[in-house]
Amino acid sequence: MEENIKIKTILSGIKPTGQLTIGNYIGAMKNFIRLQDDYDALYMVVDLHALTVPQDPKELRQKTLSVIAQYIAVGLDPEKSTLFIQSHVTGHTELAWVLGCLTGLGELSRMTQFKDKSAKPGANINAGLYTYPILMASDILLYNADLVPVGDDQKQHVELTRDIAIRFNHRYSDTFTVPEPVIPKSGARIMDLQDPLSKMGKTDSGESGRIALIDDPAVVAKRIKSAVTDSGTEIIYSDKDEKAGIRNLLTIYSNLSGIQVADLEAKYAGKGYGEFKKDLADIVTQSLSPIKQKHDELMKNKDYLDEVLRNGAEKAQNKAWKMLSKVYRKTGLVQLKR
Ligand code: ATP
Ligand code: LTN
Repeated sequence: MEENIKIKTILSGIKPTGQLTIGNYIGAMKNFIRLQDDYDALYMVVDLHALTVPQDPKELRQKTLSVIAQYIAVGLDPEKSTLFIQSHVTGHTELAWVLGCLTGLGELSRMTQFKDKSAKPGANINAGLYTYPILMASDILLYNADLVPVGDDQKQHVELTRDIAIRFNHRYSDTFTVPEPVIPKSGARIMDLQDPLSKMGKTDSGESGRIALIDDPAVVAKRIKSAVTDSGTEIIYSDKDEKAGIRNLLTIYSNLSGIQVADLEAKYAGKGYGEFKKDLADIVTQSLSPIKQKHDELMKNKDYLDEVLRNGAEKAQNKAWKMLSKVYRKTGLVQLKR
């Protein structure tokens, strides 16, 4: 008898809070692309999550479409992966309510992302910023995702998602798949070019600390040239804090060129930071130019993007409704007879 093999589901999301950086690309999107062939892949733009910090409505619309265009430009194929916008699917916020009733305040207070973001001077500490990990758990569990490719900073949120899934399954009955994070061995935390002890972020890094996927080549070269290194001369990968700058640049170089760090150390032995940075700028611009070009073309073709989004929302919605109604039934909410 033919065995019924269930294709596993992979799912992730990115906030449309600004232009995507090489941190998002190396830490998360490269795995999105690598895994789309072998899994039922769902990749969304989590626009509801973006509302946890104040957004200009016009800019938010533009940035959300631009992230979808960047998904396609880096190599996500809408024929293989379901690409959609979170707010187009009913179910994410509804499931979040149910899961929120199973989540402790203590658990949310322990989330380092919340602690970091709320400790920033002038931070807008709203309830959404605090309950954000519940919405993320809902994004994942709504589709029974097996794998969640993310950068290092999201590991804690995926762990909370696992705890919530296990708790629900235990309290009611087996319902949710308990997801696993997929975190790259190298490049899970690309650092700010000006402050290499802090993560490069779309919103948290200043302009000179980050490189966007759609930056102009001249801007990329300038950012790399002015990246912080140290007063030494050695191009070596070391865990010491004073080597954080060069360690970060070696990680970026290795991830974008496919050359192992040890081989880069050998290649640049006895050479200066200037030559290394010049080569790195070439590697980064070569990797990003086709992405920017494709993104710019797609942004002129809004009809195509609309079609991708309509198909994506429809596919995701079918799955979401099934799961939501199952959860409502299991929790004892009365179902309407149809
Ligand atoms: P913001 O600065 O607005 O909080 P962000 O740049 O941290 O945004 P997210 O939308 O929160 O980006 O993250 C999308 C994905 O990219 C997540 O999986 C996250 O872990 C990953 N990621 C973000 N920044 C980095 C980084 N510097 N290095 C590696 N992965 C990253
Ligand atoms: N919290 C994530 C974005 C995110 C996400 C998700 C990632 C929201 N929902 C579901 C993976 C799966 C972040 O990067 N800040």
